Amino acid sequence: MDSLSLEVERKFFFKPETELKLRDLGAELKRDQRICDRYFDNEHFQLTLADHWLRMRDGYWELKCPPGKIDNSFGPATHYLEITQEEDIICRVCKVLGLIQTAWISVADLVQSAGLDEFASFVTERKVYTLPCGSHVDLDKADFGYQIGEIEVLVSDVSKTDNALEKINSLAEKLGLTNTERIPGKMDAFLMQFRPLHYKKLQEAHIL
Ligand code: V4E
Repeated sequence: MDSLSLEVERKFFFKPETELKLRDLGAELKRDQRICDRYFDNEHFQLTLADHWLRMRDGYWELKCPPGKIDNSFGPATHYLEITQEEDIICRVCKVLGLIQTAWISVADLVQSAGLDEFASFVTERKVYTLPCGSHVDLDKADFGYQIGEIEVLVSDVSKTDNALEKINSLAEKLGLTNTERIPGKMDAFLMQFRPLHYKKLQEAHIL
């Protein structure tokens, strides 16, 4: 994946027959993987309250954050930048924390010096299906007992978001998904269960 990509996604609850429906639609199983995620923030929840999600995924730093002003007018789908270049991650994190960017040489260094601690850690068994239309479907089973599906389209810039949403909604319809409400993701479920104060703060701020 590019160091900077825009991800448009819609979450859904899946059933055993979802995989059959996917295969009927021509989906191919591309990956069957195990992902280890560790998420970091400071004691004031400054990053996550700004909708910035700094994580170490399988040993590599990643930052998921909104591409600009968050726009919730599209319903349950959301779009986030996924940044993987360390210098870009440092730049964004420093902006949110009000730190001088040039002082940090690596994300690990910044994490340690800025008092960012792990607040969530879990392992996900993920099956990734790709469809002829180019959409991806992830079927996730997290080790703390939560499972969730996600239809995902990667776009190169924000002007292509509407088109991606149309693709996602058309596939959702074919899979028989009728939900229009927001489906709790793995992070919602994890924080609700293990970090209720953090969860409450994010709910009050309308981040989750
Ligand atoms: C909680 C959160 C983010 C962290 C990553 O969450 P999620 O995309 O659910 O995890 P995962 O493992 O599927 O990541 P992927 O492999 O797709 O990169 S990023 C944004 N949020 C907040 C958020 C939100 N406000 N609304 C919804 C529907 N989901 C997440």
